[in-house]
Order: sequence, then C-alpha cells, then structure tokens
Amino acid sequence: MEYGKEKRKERLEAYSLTTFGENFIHLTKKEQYIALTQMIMEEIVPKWKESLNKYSDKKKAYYFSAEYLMGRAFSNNLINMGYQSEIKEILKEYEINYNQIEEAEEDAGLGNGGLGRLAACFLDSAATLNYPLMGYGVRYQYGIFKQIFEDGFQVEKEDDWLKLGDPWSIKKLKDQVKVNFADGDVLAVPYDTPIIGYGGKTINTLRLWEAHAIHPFDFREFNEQNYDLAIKEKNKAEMISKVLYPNDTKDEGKILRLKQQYFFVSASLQDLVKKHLERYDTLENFHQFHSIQLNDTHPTVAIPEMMRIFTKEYKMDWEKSWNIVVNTFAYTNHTIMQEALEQWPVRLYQALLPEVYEMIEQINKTLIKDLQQRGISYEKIKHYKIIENDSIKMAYLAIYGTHSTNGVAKVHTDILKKRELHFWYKLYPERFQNKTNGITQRRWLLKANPELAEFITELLGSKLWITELNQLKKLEVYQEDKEVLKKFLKIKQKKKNQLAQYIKKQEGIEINPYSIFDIQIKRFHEYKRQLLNAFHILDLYYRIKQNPDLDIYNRTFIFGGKAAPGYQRAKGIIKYIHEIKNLINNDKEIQGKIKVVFITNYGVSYGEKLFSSADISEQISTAGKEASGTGNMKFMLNGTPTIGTLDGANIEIIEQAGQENNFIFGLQVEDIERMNLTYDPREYYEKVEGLKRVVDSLVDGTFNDGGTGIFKELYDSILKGTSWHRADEYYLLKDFESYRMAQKKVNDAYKNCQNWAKKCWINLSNAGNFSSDRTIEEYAEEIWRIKNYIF
Ligand code: NBG
Repeated sequence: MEYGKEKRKERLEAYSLTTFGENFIHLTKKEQYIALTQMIMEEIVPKWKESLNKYSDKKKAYYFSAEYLMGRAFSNNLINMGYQSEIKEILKEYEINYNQIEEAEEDAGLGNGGLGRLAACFLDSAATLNYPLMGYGVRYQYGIFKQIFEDGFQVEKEDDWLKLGDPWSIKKLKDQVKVNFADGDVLAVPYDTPIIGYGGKTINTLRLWEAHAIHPFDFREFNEQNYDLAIKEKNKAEMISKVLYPNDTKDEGKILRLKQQYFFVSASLQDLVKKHLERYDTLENFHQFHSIQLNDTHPTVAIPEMMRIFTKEYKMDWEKSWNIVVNTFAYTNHTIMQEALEQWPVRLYQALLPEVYEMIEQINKTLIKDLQQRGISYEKIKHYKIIENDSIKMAYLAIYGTHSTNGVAKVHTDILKKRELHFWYKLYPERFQNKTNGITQRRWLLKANPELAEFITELLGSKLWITELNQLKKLEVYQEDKEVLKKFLKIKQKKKNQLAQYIKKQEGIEINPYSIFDIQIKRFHEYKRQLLNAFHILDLYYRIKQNPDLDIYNRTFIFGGKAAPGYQRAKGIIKYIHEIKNLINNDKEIQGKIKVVFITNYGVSYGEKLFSSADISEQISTAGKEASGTGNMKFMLNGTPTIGTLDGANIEIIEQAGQENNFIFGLQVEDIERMNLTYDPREYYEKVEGLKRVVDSLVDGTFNDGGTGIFKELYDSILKGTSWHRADEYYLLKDFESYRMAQKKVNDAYKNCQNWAKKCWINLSNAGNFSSDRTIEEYAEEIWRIKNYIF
C-alpha cells in the first residue's frame, strides 16, 4: 500500500514535529531532508520486510567488502521506488526547491574509489534484477576524507557524514555479536540499509557493522576520578570502525586495518552461521545456501575464520569443512599493483588473532601436502606458499580457499593468468574467469542526466533501457540523423551550462561553457598518469605563447581526485597541476583559449555532474596497470568519447564503440613487455620536441613547490629512478608524443560538430555491455549460482 499525497504530507508533518519539534516548513534544509526520509522509510520498510521474506529459504549471495561508495540515496531511492514526481510536487506546494533538499544529504563515502563504487553499483543491479544479494561491511564513522586545497596542496579534513545521523539505516541491536581479539573482545552492532531495486519489487539489505565496547563505562575508575580510564575500553573498541583507510591500491600494514578486516568478517560469518543453524540445524549444507564474494583480499580472513568456526566451535572435521569453505567463497582481484597485493606480517596475526593464525598455518600445510601429492617439485612449491618469509600472502590464500578467482576486465584477467598468478592458473585453470566490470545506468544516466534519459526514452518509445541497457543499440540508427544529433548536442550544452554554474559556485572559477570540457576524474596515482595530462597542457600553453595563432579550439581541462594522504608523489602531482593552473588562468595573453580547473573534493555526487557534461574522457593509464576502470564507462554512457590507452576496460569499450570514434594512443601491454629493460626515458626527453621544456619546469624555477622538494622528487622519478623504482616507470615520456597527437586529433575532430556528435552517439549506443546488470548476471550464473526470483 502506498500513501497518497495528503497522507504523505500528514506523515511528513508528524515526523517534523516528533523529530525536530517544528512544522516542516520551519526546518532547515538538512532537517527537511531527514523528515522526508523518515516519511519515505515508513513506506519502504514494510515492503523491504516482505521482499526479504520472499527468498528466505533460497540460496543467496553475500558481498563481503571493506568499502561501499554509495553516494547519496535520496533521489536514487525515490526514482527506484517511483515516488520522485510526487515528492517533487509536495515540495513545490511548500515552495521548497527539490535540489536543495537533495544537496542537503551527505555522500555516504565509505570507500576510496573504483572498488568501493563497484560494490555500490553491484548492489543496485542485483536488487533491480531481483537477485538475493546482501552486502556486508563496516559502518565507518568517518568516510573518505574531505579534500581542500591550501596554496595548491591537498589538505585532508574528516568526513563527519553521520553528524545528523543516517535516516536510511536501522540499528538492529538484537543481531549484535561479539568479536574476539587477543587484546580484548568487542561488540559488533549492525545497521541495515535498504537497497531498492528499480521498480521497488526487490529490496535487499546492506548490513554495516559498528564497533562498541562490551563495558563502555567503568564506574570504579570513574569513582576514583580516573575519567580517561573510565572510558578507555569504549574508545579503544570504537576506534575499530572510526575511519576508512584512505588508501587506494596502496595498503598500510597497520594493526587497526587488520582489526577492521577481521571485525566485519567475523561478525558477518557469525550472523550467517547463526541464522543458518536456526533454520537447518546443521552446517553441512551451508554452501548450498550461501555464496560469498570476497571483494579483493581485504575480507580474505573469512577463509580461516570459517575454518575456525566449523572445526573448533562446531567440531566438524577438517576436510569436510574445507570443502564447504571452498564451495562457499569466491574471490575478485582488482589490481596487479604490487603494493596492493596484501601481505600481513605473521607476528601481527599471531599477536592479534592466534587461533585464526593457527588455521592459516594448517591451510598452508595442507596446500604443501596437496602440491607434493601432485608431484610438484620442492623448488616450485615455494612459489605457492601462503606463509613465506614471515608474511601471509592474502591473494594466495584467497585463490586456494575459493572455487573462483576473477579479474575485472579481459586484459586484466589475461595478465593475472599469464603473469602475476601464472603458477596458480597452471594449478587450477578451471578456477579462473573474467568478469568485466559495469556501472548502473540508474545512477549514471537516469539520475545523473535526466535530460538525456528522457530523450532516449522518447526515441526508443520505451523505458526498457533502464533495466536492459542493450536496448541502447537501437539508437545507432540515428547516427546520421541531423535532428537527433542536434538535440543530443543541445542536451550536452545544457549539462555543460549546469556544470559551469556549479563550478562557479563551488570553486569560484568562471569557465567557458562552449569550450571543450576535457575531464580526468579519478584517484591520483602515478600509473593513472595525471602528470602526462599536465605535461601536455603545459606544452600546449608554451606553444600558444610562441604562436598566438595556433589553431586550437577553446578547451577547459578539468581535474578531480584525491591522493592517499601518505602518497607524496601523488600529492606532488596535485600541487603541480595547481601551479600550471595558476600560470595559465592568470595569463591574459591566453585569452581563455585554455583554462585549467581542479575541482575540490571529487566524489560520487560531484561525479554525477561531471560525467554527464564531459566532451572528452581521459583514460590514459600505462597499459597493463589499470585493472578495469569504471569511470571510463560512465563517460561512455553519457555519450563521451575516450582519449585513452589500450588498458583495462578501455579495450572493450573500443571493441564496442570502434577505434574511429575514440582517440587511442600509446604503448600497448605487449610493447611494454618487450621494452621493459631497454627503456631509457632520457632518449625521449632529449629528442621529442617540447618535452624537455615541460619536464624541466619541475626544477627550473618555473613553479614553486613551497620548498617541499616534491617537484625535484617527481623530476628524479622520471629521469633518474631510485633503487626501488626504474626511471619513468610509467612511460610518460615514451607516450608523450603519441598522446599529443591524439589530443590534436580531438581538437580537429571537435570542430566538425556533426561528426563529433556522431562519435558521441555511437559511444552511447554501444554502452549496453557496460551495465553492471550484465556483470551481476554473470556473477549470479557463473559464480554464485543463484536464481533471480520474480514474484
Ligand atoms: C580498482 C582498480 C580499477 C577497477 C576497480 C574496480 C583497487 C584495488 N582496484 O581499475 O584500480 O576498476 O578496482 O574493479 O581499488
């Protein structure tokens, strides 16, 4: 039963009064957002319960992830429930601006980048396709830090997203469990958030655990006037879910991080085991009802933990338990970057989780025995050991303890099989498979770009694309249709105007909405090569200075992204881009031909505005390094051509949309394999016209790094290298010339409006394959073996 408008207004006033003591109209925007959400939750919750009940006796899948980058829920939930237009009407009657309410919600930023956002897209797709998929994770009090800039340097501020509470989640005290650590037990308290599928038929759950002390207050210490001691246990316990580790593809070997991993994994497994036993009274059929996906190695401790629960707590024999474990778990690898392949020092595990460590030792022993029985030589066995040199290799544990290992794009999976995990692939070829990433069109088109969404629906005469993205292919027939392309360009212009206004408001920078919007938004990492983009911009600037008549179309270069707080080089690149920005934007001679913007605090909500208004998508990582990328897909879905390397999912994007509709440049994976040891960046530094000039800007006094020495360090990393990294590890200098040529092609192609629009259109029409609906379907059928129930 859905409420009518009058009933909704009545409930809204009731919540306003009981929560805030005022009528709705007198509340602040944030309070109005909360009252509205409470009112909406009142309608959602009964449907949610009903939905969960429907598949209570079916096999379900579980996503174990240390990160969920959900963004805002308000519009998304209204759209998926089908309530949005009526809520808009209600607000209109109050003369309240819908967008202001939307913007009052904090982003739920419980993730770093692609890995966490993928988890969010997966939840949306599974619910939409009526698959029973539940997410488990940590309810960090502080999400990914808020980024501000001081003199062009990144400064991190805490992200207090729960300041006013989170009206979308419900605390489930009755499901709290105890998690044991050698240095003291803690309570895990779950908060459930509804994950609403499009159309509202299926509502799944995201369960995030919050850490609490068992004895939060020590009265004896209090009476002794030892106030700090009185709350010592509370502080220590709560620290576990206090803050998300702000690392992306780099991992900190910290005790707290390990505690976080074990905390949510142990709580989630206890939760599942308890419920399973209540229903079936045995664990022997556990794998027939549960499929658990390990999102990267962060939750891999689930494997020994489940062995501990089965063999120690329930006295099941080892082999039987192992069989259930392997059949329950599956593992996704998200990177080949060495520093992100987690390894934990043995002593940490021994100190913190002695019983779990015992299990890992036992698993390692069994593995070695296994290998010996297969006749594998002692020499080779060394390559497989889970425990070696006093460290635990989590990726190996993840492959051995699961029935499926997947990469996230074809080329990435191939590299895993051929190189990084070759030994394991030889041992278990049947365990390896590819699952190319995807994104949800509900957020990244329907919500982010309602103007384009409406036009698509109009052309297709149906909304089917919202749940079947392959429908977009039917749009291809319009690729020569002048009227359609004109309308597309008009919509793009509208989005660009909106973004220009927003940037004016947020960043205080005026940009020309008719210039080419050239956008690179992603985490800052050397392999993603924001520095290559920066070098090209600076080169362009010098060329315009030399030749004011240089034939260029006005362009706005937009950057956004955060650097891990401890990643000095990435922070140096951010500062360098700010320096270039100041030089160019303050130079009157340039007359606005080019402009540089660094947007502050890039995240999901900012992304919605950026992806939909981009003219060109920068995907320029060193070939072989970006596992997949998902930003590339968001641009494509909004009709934006890519300038990029043949890396990650770019390769599959090109396969679908055609090389001629994108701008591909640079080394390929095989080229790099071949060059490897012979590459000398100095050769290019000397010989490529203009290159020396831009690289030298790092050290010749053109720019000021505030005395940190970081520019010199960047310069050395490119030309000299260090004892642990080769010079120009990411081939910036080698790829510079071909990048510049590709950029020239972008410039020339953009001048022909209709041809440009055609490229955009073909990209959009072929984005169907990159829906996370497709990805989820593959996981469900080929890994989880669960069914979607249409009730
Ligand atoms: C990231 C990769 C991206 C990929 C996302 C999602 C990690 C460890 N990996 O290329 O760098 O798109 O995962 O799979 O964050």
